[in-house]
Amino acid sequence: MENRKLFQPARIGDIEVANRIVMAPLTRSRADEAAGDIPGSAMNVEYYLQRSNAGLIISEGTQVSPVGKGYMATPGIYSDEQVEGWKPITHAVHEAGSKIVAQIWHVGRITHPDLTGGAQPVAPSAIKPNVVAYTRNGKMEVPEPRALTVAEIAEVVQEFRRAAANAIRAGFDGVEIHGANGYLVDQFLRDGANQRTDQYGGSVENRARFALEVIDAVVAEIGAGRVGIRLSPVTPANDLSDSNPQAVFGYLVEELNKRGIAFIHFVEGATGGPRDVPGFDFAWARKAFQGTYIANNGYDRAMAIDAVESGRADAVAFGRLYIANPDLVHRLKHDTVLNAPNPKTFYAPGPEGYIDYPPLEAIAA
Ligand code: 8OZ
Repeated sequence: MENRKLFQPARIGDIEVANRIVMAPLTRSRADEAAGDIPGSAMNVEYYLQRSNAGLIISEGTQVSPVGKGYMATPGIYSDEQVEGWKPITHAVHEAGSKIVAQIWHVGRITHPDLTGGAQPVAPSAIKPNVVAYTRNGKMEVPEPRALTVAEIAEVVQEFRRAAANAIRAGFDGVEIHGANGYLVDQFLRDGANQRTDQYGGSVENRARFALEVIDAVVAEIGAGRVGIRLSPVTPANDLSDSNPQAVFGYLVEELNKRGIAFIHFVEGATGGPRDVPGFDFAWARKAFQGTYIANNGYDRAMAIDAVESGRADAVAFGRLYIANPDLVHRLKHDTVLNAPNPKTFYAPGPEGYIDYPPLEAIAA
């Protein structure tokens, strides 16, 4: 089994990886919120260290600004204290022979003032999604967002640029821009949230403008070989839709290809749900984009081996399986039993369901 391509080394842009198994970005809500959304507790370091068998780890989403935060206790990457917090994590991952990129994230309209320090959520247009946010005060309907001005859009682009610079300072190998799952970048791309009549709305070129400005700023800061983006062209997550995903995401993929970025990480289908959602041709994207194609969404061992062996993907990202199986690469190589993830502790504070999933040796012993 170890001769299968999934387990062989590869290059993702400028990043050399030991295998083609990727740990997907996973919100775990265990940063130090009181101290300023700071990662890097002993428990946070242990969590990433345990999973440092992946060729590449994509960090949990890390917000580029306070108003870009949408969930409790998610870490940021805009303050010096947050950069310091990330350092022991990236160091531990590298010592173990793995690589890690920071998923840089702005949630746009998917938040509530209780999570943003009181600020009204921002978005391309003042359109309220049908979404609830979980705050210290319980479950809250997210309010109508405020439409960003053109000057403010330029500031958000600079926040992404600074987040990328901070990621490199913190020891990350690169960044993944979170362009998926109905958050800010995706809100600009899809016409369910973008009804602007200026240069950021309307045509596919205009709706892709913000994503490409973010890409260009981040590439200028850290180099194309260390930049990737996550896209989910057909997911209904976070109440977002588009009238013609192939048109806008087709244009975006071609533009990303021209820029020579390291990877596109595709959520194929509905995030965490059915894979067979119409509207976008992932096989076309695989051919149109010459960088690394990372596939995600509901992959098991056989699907992942087949996807990489057949060339439909270069690498495969696993989310829930990595929550429950810290030694996932070993288990996939040897086709062993897998621990089942417990959704009750996905976002719970504390070590339970975070760093206590046993590796195989512990079960055998
Ligand atoms: C689940 C819970 C909280 C956040 C995403 C960042 O959907 C997320 C997320 C997922 O991309």
